[in-house]
Amino acid sequence: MTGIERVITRTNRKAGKKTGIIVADVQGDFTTWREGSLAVPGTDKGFVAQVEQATKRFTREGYPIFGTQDWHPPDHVSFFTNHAGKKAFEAIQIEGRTQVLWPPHCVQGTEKAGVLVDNTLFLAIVKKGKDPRYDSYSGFQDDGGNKTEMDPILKRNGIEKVVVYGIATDYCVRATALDAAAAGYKVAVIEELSKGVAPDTTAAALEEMETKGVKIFKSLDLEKIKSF
Ligand code: VGL
Ligand code: ZN
Repeated sequence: MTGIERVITRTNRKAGKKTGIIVADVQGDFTTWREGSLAVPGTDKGFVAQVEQATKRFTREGYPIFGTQDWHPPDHVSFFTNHAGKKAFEAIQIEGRTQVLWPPHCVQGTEKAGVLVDNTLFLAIVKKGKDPRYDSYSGFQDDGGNKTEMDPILKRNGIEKVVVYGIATDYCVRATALDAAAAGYKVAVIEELSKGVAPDTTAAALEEMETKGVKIFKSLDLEKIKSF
């Protein structure tokens, strides 16, 4: 190894101490690869491989990896099957909140609820949406305002900046990035490593995140991630 490479390695490790990676909801049910019940367009085997390769690269560079995992009970409020006469993808009002009704997905203990990225890469995987009464796109809290362990886990690890990518850009990635920003973290999202449920909501989510101070990087660029 040349002297220059050593210096770069050390710099990356140092940056890695304060920047954490959050891989959002890369689970069977959200992928076309595994014929998931809520398969998001563009989530074929190649996409998941790309996400895993990127995550391994971050690991090699010394960045700690965290994950989120949608983890619903069978009677979850977000499943259209739990609302008589309702169809999938309809939106309803519940206690003043808009709730999109989804096909049953990521049911606790089922194979397709599993995280598809090599689980040994993660320092922690935070489960969300466990309460049947509340949906939880964000890795930080559910729609009832109940917090997950994400913030304390990041704090315990000295994390001040987070890089978020995964599924879905317009739901979990958006909500997790915005909550991280609201909690005082510097936040970047990697667009190419994220896929959205629908083009219009995905474009709107990217715009909203940028407006609220989240950096949007097209692709994985270690130099940009070191210095944002
Ligand atoms: C999600 C739809 C339903 C997400 C979760 O976390 O992106 N999307 N449940
Ligand atoms: Zn869900």
